[in-house]
Amino acid sequence: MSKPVVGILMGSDSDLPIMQEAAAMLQEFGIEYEMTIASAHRTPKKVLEYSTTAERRGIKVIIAGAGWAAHLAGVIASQTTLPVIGVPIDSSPLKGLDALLATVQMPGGVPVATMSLGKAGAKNAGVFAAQIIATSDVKIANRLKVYRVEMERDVEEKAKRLMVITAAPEIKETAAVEPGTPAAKKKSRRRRWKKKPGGSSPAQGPTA
Ligand code: RP5
Repeated sequence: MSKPVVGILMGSDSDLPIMQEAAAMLQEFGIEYEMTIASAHRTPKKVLEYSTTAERRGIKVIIAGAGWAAHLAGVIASQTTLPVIGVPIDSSPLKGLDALLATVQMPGGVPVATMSLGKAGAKNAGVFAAQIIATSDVKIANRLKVYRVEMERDVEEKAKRLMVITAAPEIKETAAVEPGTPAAKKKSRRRRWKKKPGGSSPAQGPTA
């Protein structure tokens, strides 16, 4: 097993269900990572120690997730020139707006690449870390390209499934409706409404 190149930090164990998404992505790309809990407020010495030694230990990117007054990513960024990716976590009564602003609003000169809130943000942090590593690792770059192709394929599959689902009731309805019955008349009224000349929109409703 090679040495970890990505460090995942989180403010509390309560952040773990979110931050696992970042770890899952790194695993998918075959990137070694380490993960620990360190809080900018509760264990500031540990955060300082981690940030100042990470580069020396071979870490290339740091992902930091925190909720509430989320200073973790910013404090780490203040102590290292490694790229720091921040994941604001929606664990507070303000539903993460506090963490988002605390993470994203870094003063000029000390950037934190802030992701979206919660699980999607943690997932994107994993992908973004892989993208940074990929700038000097062709194997990871190729895995990222495959990941994009698979994502595209997934969406197409979903679109096809949706077509089948939305077409099915129409097929059933056509087969079930006998011409001349009340159901058939209702159906034909609905068709007229859809095709009404003059471009009336469905929002205007049927005039028949
Ligand atoms: C932050 O405070 C952590 O990142 C966590 O999101 C939040 C709450 O922590 P716990 O009270 O659940 O430990 O530092």
